[in-house]
Amino acid sequence: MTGLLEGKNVLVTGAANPRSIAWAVALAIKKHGGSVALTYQAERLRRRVQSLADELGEAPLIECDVSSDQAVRRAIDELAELMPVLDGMVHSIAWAPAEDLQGSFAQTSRAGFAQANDISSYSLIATAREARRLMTRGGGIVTMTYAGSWRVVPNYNVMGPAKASLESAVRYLAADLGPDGIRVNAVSAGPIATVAARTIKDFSGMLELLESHTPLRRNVTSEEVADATVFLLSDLSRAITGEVVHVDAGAHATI
Ligand code: NAD
Ligand code: 0WE
Repeated sequence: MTGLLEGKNVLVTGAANPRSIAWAVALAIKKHGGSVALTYQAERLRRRVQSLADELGEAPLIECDVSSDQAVRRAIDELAELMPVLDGMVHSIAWAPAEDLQGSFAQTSRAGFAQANDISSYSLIATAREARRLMTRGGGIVTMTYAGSWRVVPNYNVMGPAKASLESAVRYLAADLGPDGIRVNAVSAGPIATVAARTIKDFSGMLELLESHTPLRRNVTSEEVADATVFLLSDLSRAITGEVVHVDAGAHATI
């Protein structure tokens, strides 16, 4: 494979299982010559993510619950012992209470809104702040977003404003970290049947509709999202920052 990421160290957050977008990203980084460290949310996921880390070959594996500033700081301190310099960070984390992902949007709870924004948007700021300490030769930060940020998608509900907030944070972080040679971008992926997504009502109906209506007449895969992420982490995208790249078979332009 190409050595697009040869010599680069990348921290990948959000791998929970082999279907996670973050896992496809980790594999793609390795394929292009990069070294990966993984973080996982909580002890209950450790064994599963350990076997993913083993598959990568001795990838550093660190617990990091992004709802705590202290936990994020400690995770990066721990990473610094194993990977003193970081060239990239991938943020692939989102969460909202299940009851706020259905029904009337006006019924969104104050607590659900706060949690969705905390875990799905503020966590990019917290992880970027800490990762920056190790990104001493510049680098790339990439987060995962969805078009429900700017258009109404039935049931995406509270996650819509959370993703809008995330995409705005991408631009503010790009402006703030740019002078240090750190670029910040997002990949806006089309729907993919990951474990989190499959629990959503009529997710398969949505995939079927897209199959006949996107410009490319198909859905996208995690591998395709991962390839775009590799591009955004690599020097090929060295003049791109504050951008949201749609990897959605063209859906954003037509549907
Ligand atoms: P996933 O469930 O595999 O990944 C979500 C991850 O978030 C999990 O690893 C989970 O452990 C982590 N997480 C949740 N709360 C956390 C916390 N407090 N601390 C640390 N980690 C926490 O699902 P996925 O589909 O791979 O989602 C990854 C990203 O891709 C999300 O940002 C999602 O919004 C985005 N995305 C997904 C799709 C899709 O259709 N699957 C489309 C566009 C964007
Ligand atoms: O960002 C997402 C989903 C993230 C997500 C998923 C869950 C399921 C389990 C956040 N929080 C939770 N909370 C849970 O309890 N996507 C882009 C995938 C997704 O979710 C949808 C979609 C798409 C696409 C929900 C409704 C409609 C479309």
